[in-house]
Amino acid sequence: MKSIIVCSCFFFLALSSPGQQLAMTNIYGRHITSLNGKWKSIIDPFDAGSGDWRAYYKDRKATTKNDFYEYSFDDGATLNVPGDFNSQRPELTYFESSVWYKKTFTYKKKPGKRLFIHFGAVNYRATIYINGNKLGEHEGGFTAFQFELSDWVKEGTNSIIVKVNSARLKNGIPGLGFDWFNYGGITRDVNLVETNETYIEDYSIQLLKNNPGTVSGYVKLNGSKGAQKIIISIPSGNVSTSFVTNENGEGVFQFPSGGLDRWSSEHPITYPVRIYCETDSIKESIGFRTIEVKGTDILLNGKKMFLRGVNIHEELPQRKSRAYSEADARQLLGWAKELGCNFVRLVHYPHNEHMIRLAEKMGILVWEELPLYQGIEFADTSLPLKMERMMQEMIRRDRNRCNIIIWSLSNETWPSKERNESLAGLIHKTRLTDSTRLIASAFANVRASNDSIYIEDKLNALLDVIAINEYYGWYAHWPKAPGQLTWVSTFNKPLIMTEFGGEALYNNPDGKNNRASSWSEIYQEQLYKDQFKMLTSIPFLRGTCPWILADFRSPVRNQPKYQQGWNRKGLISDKGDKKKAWFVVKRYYNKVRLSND
Ligand code: GCB
Repeated sequence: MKSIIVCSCFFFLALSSPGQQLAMTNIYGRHITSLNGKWKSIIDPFDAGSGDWRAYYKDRKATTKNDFYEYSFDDGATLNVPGDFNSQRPELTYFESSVWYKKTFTYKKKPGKRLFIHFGAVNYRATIYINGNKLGEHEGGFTAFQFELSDWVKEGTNSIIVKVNSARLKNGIPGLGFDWFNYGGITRDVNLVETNETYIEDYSIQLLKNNPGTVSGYVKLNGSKGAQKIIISIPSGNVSTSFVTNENGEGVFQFPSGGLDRWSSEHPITYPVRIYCETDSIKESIGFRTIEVKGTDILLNGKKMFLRGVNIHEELPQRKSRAYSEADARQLLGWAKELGCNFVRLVHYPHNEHMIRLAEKMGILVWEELPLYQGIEFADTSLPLKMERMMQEMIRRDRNRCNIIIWSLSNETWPSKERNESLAGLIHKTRLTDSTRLIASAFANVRASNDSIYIEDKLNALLDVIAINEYYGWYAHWPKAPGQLTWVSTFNKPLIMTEFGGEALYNNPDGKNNRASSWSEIYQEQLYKDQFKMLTSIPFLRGTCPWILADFRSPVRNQPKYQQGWNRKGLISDKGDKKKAWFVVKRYYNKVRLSND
């Protein structure tokens, strides 16, 4: 089967991002050389190494009798990359300033080849230098970025220096305050990528929304030979198409999906897809599914579904560090599967790519979220561009992952003129960038009156699903007995209860009391039973995400006996033990599965 349909809508390409080029998609499908491993480091608590005088990036060595430099990469300790720096050395535990990293590599120049350096993520601000020259900067701790090295790399040994600054910023994303340990450092994979002069930079290949009969998308080339013939082929599905890109290297396509099976939780099938142009080719496994909302229902491949979810932070509690590898993802997602989940809410920032890709293989649907969290400075004039940039970086990396069904733009923001305008603008731009997925934002501002709880935030009118975080039984008293509460929404949209829960210290010897202040497992267990009593009575509820899979570190949780720097709302303890509440959730999900699937 073969067809060529080139539609004229270039809206997704026209939305060019401010500043630097977005990173190429599908980094693991490229010709890469890993720069992971030991990097030399200098700790710079006063952020003093950037100025001309010290200039750590010049990596100078004393040559004459009178020379000396008050820094050196050679005599200091090394740090592992990928990996946060806070967990690697005791003096960095609560460090929030600059650390300089250095790595050397050898390179043999090849005619017609381009070279890039790609970072999976650096938290929070990164300044990148090669051989003493500044390549550029990146802000944002959870999205990928790249710089081209072609004009800077030399034959033989080259040196990359990265200054990482993890200080919280009033106008950062997230801002100054948040309830998690925001590990700094080069937290994800670093790769050198070699490409041809014109290479396939980005593509989107998925089923057309509401039309499973059509595969649709675009290809974007980068390089001097923009106009090229492109072939997209899915050999095992017996499907292919070809079309021509324009002078800018941009082209769109649609072709019949033929006999391609649908990806689903029960049947997580993906197909090897190959994209060829005259100067490059790339392959990737891609799955095909539709996701839509009809009234208060969420439909995957046209079939109503209930999202049996759980919230997950990108942290390995037993190791007390950021999760970054496929093995880490396997542990976190393995727990979610064991709990009976078909869905995970990855909070409160885009997680690493291994997590998303493994979830896709395991048949787990994903909610991916931007770190626009609580006290964000919506009034700051630099915010709109930063938000948009981060949204584009998130979608650029993951738009070909069929298990991502929801882009979440924010968590627990409160209505104000600035917030309403900023988020409305971001929702609009997100839809232009990817019109095929659902868009959500989690809110905590419901109003309880008499027996009823009202969902009123007007931004819900612009979103596809309503997402509410509520903490009855913990931060808020039950306004009525759980079974007697009525939830009222005027939005005629599905509701996902994206957070609910309370704290308990696992196996707490003081925890025999059924009261919150004793951090008791019995209290947490009862809270979950009460929650499910209330939740099951909401007619438009289409998903639940207990807060949270595992205890997680948080510098604002300082109850000395029970918390000790940990948020104890996990269903699993920091050592990996299952609390009593785990079994309440597991039983509920088992029941939901039997009545839904
Ligand atoms: C929330 C936040 C989450 C916190 C949680 C808590 O509403 O969305 O980031 O960690 O409550 O434990 O208070």
